[in-house]
Amino acid sequence: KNHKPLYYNNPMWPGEAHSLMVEEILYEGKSNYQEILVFKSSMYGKVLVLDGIVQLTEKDECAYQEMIAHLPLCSILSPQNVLVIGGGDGGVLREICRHRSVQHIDICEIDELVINVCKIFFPALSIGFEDPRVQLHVGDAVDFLRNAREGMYDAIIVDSSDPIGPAQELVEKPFFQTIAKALRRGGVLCNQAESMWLHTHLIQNMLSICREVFNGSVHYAWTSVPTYPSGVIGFLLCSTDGPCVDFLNPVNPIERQEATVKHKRELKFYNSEIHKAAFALPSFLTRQLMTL
Ligand code: AAT
Repeated sequence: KNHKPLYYNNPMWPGEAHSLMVEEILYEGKSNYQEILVFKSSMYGKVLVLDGIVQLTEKDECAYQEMIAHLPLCSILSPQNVLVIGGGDGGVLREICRHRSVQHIDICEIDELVINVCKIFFPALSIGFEDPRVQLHVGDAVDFLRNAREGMYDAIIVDSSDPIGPAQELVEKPFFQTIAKALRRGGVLCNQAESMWLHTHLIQNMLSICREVFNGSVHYAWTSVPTYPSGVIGFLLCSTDGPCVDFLNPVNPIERQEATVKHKRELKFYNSEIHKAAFALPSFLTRQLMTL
């Protein structure tokens, strides 16, 4: 019982494990921050694993990256300056770049090896780094945000791993305070916010911190990602005070922009209907989140 490797008994989801058939191990390495593994699965394409946890697969990455990027960016008019935390695979960058109003994107990823490995094995995601609007900062997001200029971003997207390891501080109050400071008035945050089946306490904690820190609106949304534990993942959407942001009714539909360009890659998952639907919560979750 005590000798099982971490991936069979991860404290983030004790007593369960998800399996994918491995066709071939493509890369195994260790950075200063985490163990990195890339393998070819039989049904989900190539898979990126950090410290034994699936971060993305080629088949279902669209659901995660499109939602985490377009939920915030389609909720405000004409986003220009965007910050991405984590996201070293480049998939979120790829999605942000669809927005023609965007002029500058900073990305702060702690682990340069993740970026380099993804450039080799996941070119359809790392293509995001090739856009001239993107500026890469390799370092800890906590330090980056401490030094960020006040009010400089229209949107901040936190595409970070689970809060064990390098992402530990990214769920704590001081981190959210630096995010709120770096956003302009009426700016938006979209934060990876785990699974409603597995992490209600973590979601409750993050939500109550965000309600204290952000004076605008605070909402939880979710989507289906079959290869994440429990098959779903959520997002916390918050806005600073100033012009009111109505997350539930997108004002900046990306489909309209997309229709006018011939893209190499079409949106696979996101649309305005799914945007609205993402905020509909199961009754048990609504009850738990109301009793904060
Ligand atoms: N889009 C793929 C999904 C991810 S990747 C999360 C990234 O966050 C990793 O590349 C990791 O190196 C980076 N990261 C972790 N901590 C920090 C930090 N302190 N500063 C900057 N970057 C960081 C997330 C998938 C979520 C899976 C949920 N189970």
